[in-house]
Amino acid sequence: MTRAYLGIGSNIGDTKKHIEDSIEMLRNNKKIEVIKISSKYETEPIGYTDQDWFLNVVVEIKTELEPYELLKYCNYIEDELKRKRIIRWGPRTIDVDVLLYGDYTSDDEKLTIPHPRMTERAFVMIPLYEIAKDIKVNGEDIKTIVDRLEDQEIKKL
Ligand code: X6L
Ligand code: MG
Ligand code: MG
Repeated sequence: MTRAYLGIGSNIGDTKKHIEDSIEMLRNNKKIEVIKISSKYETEPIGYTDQDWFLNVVVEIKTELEPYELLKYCNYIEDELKRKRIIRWGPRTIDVDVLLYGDYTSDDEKLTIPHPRMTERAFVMIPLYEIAKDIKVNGEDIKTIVDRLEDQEIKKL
């Protein structure tokens, strides 16, 4: 069993329901055990800024799925919750990202772990820090990374 962290975000429709439905779909997989769920955070959009604020959470799981199987299941959740890809970095009903998978690293066009540039994003690092105070990301203590983040609006619900 490997400990992994998933980042989940939504900014279309009933965002709270989409997040809760995605977590329910994680619980429905026999090879996934949901361990911890962060608070929900309202976060300003990053990347493509002309869109609504997001609701973001981070979830800790233990899983018997291999990294690519876990990615496939995350994509399946996105398909089931009717994610449409229209604008790059644009609005979505649900986004489920594999942030970390044990100590595994991968730099491949389909799956990069740790998730690309996650350490620069308050909407990932602040919820992650809430539930994983002692981890390192890319060899650096999470506290050091979080203390360096600035200028991104994020409100804990
Ligand atoms: C320059 C160029 C600076 C690109 C930043 C940042 C691109 C983040 C994409 C970037 C850049 C992303 C969410 C979001 C997105 C989310 C919030 C992405 C992918 N997803 N904003 N923007 N929450 N608050 O889940 O992360 S698009
Ligand atoms: Mg994402
Ligand atoms: Mg994604």
